[in-house]
Amino acid sequence: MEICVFGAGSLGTLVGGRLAEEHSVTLVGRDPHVSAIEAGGVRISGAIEATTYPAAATTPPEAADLAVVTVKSFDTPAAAEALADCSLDAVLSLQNGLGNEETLAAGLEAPVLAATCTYGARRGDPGTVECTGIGEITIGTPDGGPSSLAEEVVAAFSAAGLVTEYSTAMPEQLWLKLAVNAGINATTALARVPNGALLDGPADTVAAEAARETARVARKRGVDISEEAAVRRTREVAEATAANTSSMQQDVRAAARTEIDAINGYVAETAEKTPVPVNETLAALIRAWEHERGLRS
Ligand code: KPL
Repeated sequence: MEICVFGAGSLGTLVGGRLAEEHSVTLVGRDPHVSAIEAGGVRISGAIEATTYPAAATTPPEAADLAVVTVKSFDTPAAAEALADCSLDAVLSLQNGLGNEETLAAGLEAPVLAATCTYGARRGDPGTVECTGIGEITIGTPDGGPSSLAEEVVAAFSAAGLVTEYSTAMPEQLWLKLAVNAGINATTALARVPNGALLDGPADTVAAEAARETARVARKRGVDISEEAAVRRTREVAEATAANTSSMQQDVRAAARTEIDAINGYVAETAEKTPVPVNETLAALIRAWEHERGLRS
């Protein structure tokens, strides 16, 4: 399969590097990362040890069977614009937060698939990425309808050694993932603790309540996930990624803009009459930090 991985951050580099074992991949990112990959391939360390040789570029190719979008959620409109001239059969959003699929579908003609991912990744020197935990990728249509295209993409990911499954329950999967990110990301970024510190530490109630609020909003929006399931999934992920630094904490440490708008901000903004004070507080604190550093207006 010809695959364009749009976004060479930590997850994009890991997934693109892995897919290149089996497919013809172009990893689209920025220099100096792109030049380092052109010169020496993608070097993956940690839970996966491999060096693979995708093509690397700063702009997308003219055509691909599949575009895997891995940019931060606030860059999704720019990704849709950059991919608009690329002839594609399918687009897969492999991103944190909710709302990315709608943004891509509004700007692109190809069908857009949704995914959740629990692989852990951390970018190192240009051309390198560390896999901090083997997780699982779940792929399906955003509305949960059956799709042979999604099954083909699952088969392509699996053939490259990525643990991947097909789901016809993506709305539930996406909201459960949102609950996990709402519980873990801002809390660990503000407290500067690894994910595992949320299991029984002083902030475990904050994480659990943010996840519960997310489940209540999901149900109001017709997606049936229970508060218990949201807290259970949050604890399972915190345990499985106990030593990891969440992506939001990585952003804060790198003084970079975070995905707060698509996570706690999304919960707060779509809550309507459901009270979500914990999500609102977490969103306000991270936004205040971004504002102070000139990362948002
Ligand atoms: O998705 C993640 C993230 O850091 O963004 C979790 C699951 C919390 C793992 O760190």
